Amino acid sequence: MGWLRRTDGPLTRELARTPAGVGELGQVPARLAPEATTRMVCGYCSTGCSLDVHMQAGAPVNLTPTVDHAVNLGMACPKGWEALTPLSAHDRATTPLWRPRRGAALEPVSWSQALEGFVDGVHGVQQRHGAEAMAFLSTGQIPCEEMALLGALAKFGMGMVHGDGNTRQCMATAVTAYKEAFGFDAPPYTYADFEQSDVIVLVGSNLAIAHPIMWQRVARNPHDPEIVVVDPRRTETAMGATQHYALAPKSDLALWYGVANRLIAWDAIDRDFVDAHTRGFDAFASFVADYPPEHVAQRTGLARADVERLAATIAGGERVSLWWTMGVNQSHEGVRTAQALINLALMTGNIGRPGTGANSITGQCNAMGSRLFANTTNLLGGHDFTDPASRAKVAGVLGIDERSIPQRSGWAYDQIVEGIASGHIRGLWVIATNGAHSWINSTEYADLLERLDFLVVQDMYATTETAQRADLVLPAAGWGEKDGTFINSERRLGVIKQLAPAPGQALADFAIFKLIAYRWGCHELLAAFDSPEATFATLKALSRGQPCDISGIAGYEELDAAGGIQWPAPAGTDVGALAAERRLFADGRFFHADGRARFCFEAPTPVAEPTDEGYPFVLLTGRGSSSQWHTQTRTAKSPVLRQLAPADRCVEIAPADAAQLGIAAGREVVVESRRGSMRARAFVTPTVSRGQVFVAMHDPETNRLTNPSVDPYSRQPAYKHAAVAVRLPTGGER
Ligand SMILES: Nc1nc2c(c(=O)[nH]1)N[C@H]1C(S)=C(S)[C@@H](COP(=O)(O)OP(=O)(O)OC[C@H]3O[C@@H](n4cnc5c(=O)[nH]c(N)nc54)[C@H](O)[C@@H]3O)O[C@H]1N2
Ligand SMILES: Nc1nc2c(c(=O)[nH]1)N[C@H]1C(S)=C(S)[C@@H](COP(=O)(O)OP(=O)(O)OC[C@H]3O[C@@H](n4cnc5c(=O)[nH]c(N)nc54)[C@H](O)[C@@H]3O)O[C@H]1N2
Ligand code: SF4
Ligand SMILES: [Mo]
Repeated sequence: MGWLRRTDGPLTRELARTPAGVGELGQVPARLAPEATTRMVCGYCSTGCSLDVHMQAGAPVNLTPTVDHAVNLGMACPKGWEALTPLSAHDRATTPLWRPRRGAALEPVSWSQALEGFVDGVHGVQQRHGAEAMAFLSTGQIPCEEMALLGALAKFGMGMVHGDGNTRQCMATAVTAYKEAFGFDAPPYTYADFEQSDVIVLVGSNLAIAHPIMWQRVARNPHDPEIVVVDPRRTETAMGATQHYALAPKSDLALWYGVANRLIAWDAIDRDFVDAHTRGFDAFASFVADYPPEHVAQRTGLARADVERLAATIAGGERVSLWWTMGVNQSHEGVRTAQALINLALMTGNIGRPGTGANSITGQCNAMGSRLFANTTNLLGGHDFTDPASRAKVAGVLGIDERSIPQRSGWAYDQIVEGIASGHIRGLWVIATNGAHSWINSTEYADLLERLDFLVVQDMYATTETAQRADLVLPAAGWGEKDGTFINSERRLGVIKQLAPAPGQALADFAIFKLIAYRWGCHELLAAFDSPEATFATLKALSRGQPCDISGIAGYEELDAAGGIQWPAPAGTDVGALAAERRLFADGRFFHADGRARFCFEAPTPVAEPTDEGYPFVLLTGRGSSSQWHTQTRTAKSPVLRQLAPADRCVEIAPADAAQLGIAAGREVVVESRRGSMRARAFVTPTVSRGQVFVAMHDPETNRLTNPSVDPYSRQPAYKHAAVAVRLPTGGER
């Protein structure tokens, strides 16, 4: 690595050599007055709350939730209130870091050295093993503009074929379910639906913890709604519900088919809607004839009367909304389960009207953006790599040769991981995700990272579990340090803004991608991605004619002034005249060519790893508190948020199980699966049923235990089912 020892010009010189615009991205933009208050979308969850950030002497000093905003109505959760704190954490990556050889420590290098190392490393992998041997893994937590630039750079500029995002861990199931049922990945709802329903059904969704402001919207519902929670655990959300069904884990599919069976038996079907707007109902009706309530009761562990009551609640609602999150998506049969909920909405005509819908709640701040604009397994703008017309359109908009666009969609995250194991993938570029903590069966994943010839991690922090294994760390700016747009759960585009420069030499991901493009020599191919706002114009053009058409939005200023705009907003839309909240399918037309939605269904399948004598408990995992975010690289940096989170790593276990194992409350225990083990304090609580335990995902050890199985259609990992044992420590284990 001779180039490493060469001393090198400062960052500014490197930036000066890049195309106009990039050089300025490291600076606070002049358009913000030094004492301004400016509003922007929160950078954590998909709710997309608007925050007013208050500036003094040109620096952000604190923030308050925006009062007159359609999303959060003046509210924010603890993470939003504390959003500025993690930006000044001591472990921010402030310079590029390079590992001179395996086993050596990471060392600071200049940007010029880092870029040369990046280009040499990627070239090396591609020359030795072919262009496809280099892959990337990205995120739902950077703006659309950065996602799109990355996807175009990697796939059109650098010859990569395989690239996916952490949204595979999160949203892939909903994407597949919607595409098959509606003809496009289109969550139909608007948050006002939470306030307009008379029956709200939350399936595998712990709204009170994971989406506290959406939960507040439920609390504002003036119609005295039935709030139904379907979750094996008695969660905080279940405690606030009017009905809770603690079904056996992964028995949802049978339950929802059983509910459909009852609705049909009672003729509680909207025949007119079904006849006019759907296909496949009769086949579905004969399929669910095999799911009588006694059969369903036995499969779900619920009483027959419970199944009937749940069905009667849905039948009795005028405006029924069905909402789901990770309890559905992260399942071995997530797609069919999500579609079972979609089927219920279709057969009862609960879609397209206020307070209705089959509604997938998204997770990360820009999960919805990554679904449409990341260029990972979907071609930019919700297009299809395998469709020649899609490729021609995208090439035309970008002004590039159609042959630069791969004709295949590339591997999903789990296939990329398998590709590392089989030696097909030799280099990996990881952007804004921390897989060594969050990927399923993380011990194996972390070992696989060590096998790579070249691992690049681009993150705000050099201390993440993944960055610690990198050959090269590229220091990234975070939320509040760069411009762009996010798309929230209700399809609303909103802006984020640069308030402060990133620390040290950290740069916006956008600028890093541009620098790489320049060094690689493919920057001319990326002319349509000149600046974030120019890229937004490109995204508009890419979206034209798609269900997610945003070509009618003028630009950032208009988005900002409007407090965000929901798609669709095609050219010719009078943005000022749009309702503050809008839902899809009011006209009953879906996105399939014939305008009709599809009933999709299939018999339930067994879980990948049933419990047995050696591993008698089902491990459930998920969010632990409203003050913790995923792998905690950001939230753990705030003393306030740390105070609000549990001090100890806990495993929740039912009192009867604890008693039987001789485990006293607070005792340290070992939780063990076939793949790994962790120590945790026993939190003895009736919120979990017998035979189940729950561990929050925020602990780095949790995914040592999880079982790497995926839904066959969406390839989303089934994080919420593994067989584990719980025992007192014997002293021998780690
Ligand atoms: N505070 C906080 N908020 C967050 C996040 C965070 O890390 N922290 N992350 C964000 C992201 S990216 C996401 S995806 C969302 C996730 O939001 P949620 O999906 O609401 O959160 P989870 O806790 O992962 O899972 C929800 C519930 O699924 C239940 N569940 C498990 N197995 C089953 C089953 O078989 N059937 C049913 N019906 N339910 C089951 C679990 O018991 C759990 O209560 O949260 C977002 N919001
Ligand atoms: N057991 C279990 N595991 C799970 C889940 C579960 O329920 N159970 N849930 C899954 C789900 S739904 C999700 S979404 C994933 C999340 O898993 P991850 O994506 O791995 O989690 P994060 O901690 O959000 O990681 C984001 C990383 O991006 C960095 N970052 C933040 N902003 C920026 C930026 O602007 N630029 C750059 N370059 N970096 C940035 C952060 O520092 C952090 O390291 O976890 C999954 N893992
Ligand atoms: S609910 Fe989500 S978007 Fe709103 S403040 Fe909290 S983390 Fe941010
Ligand atoms: Mo997620």
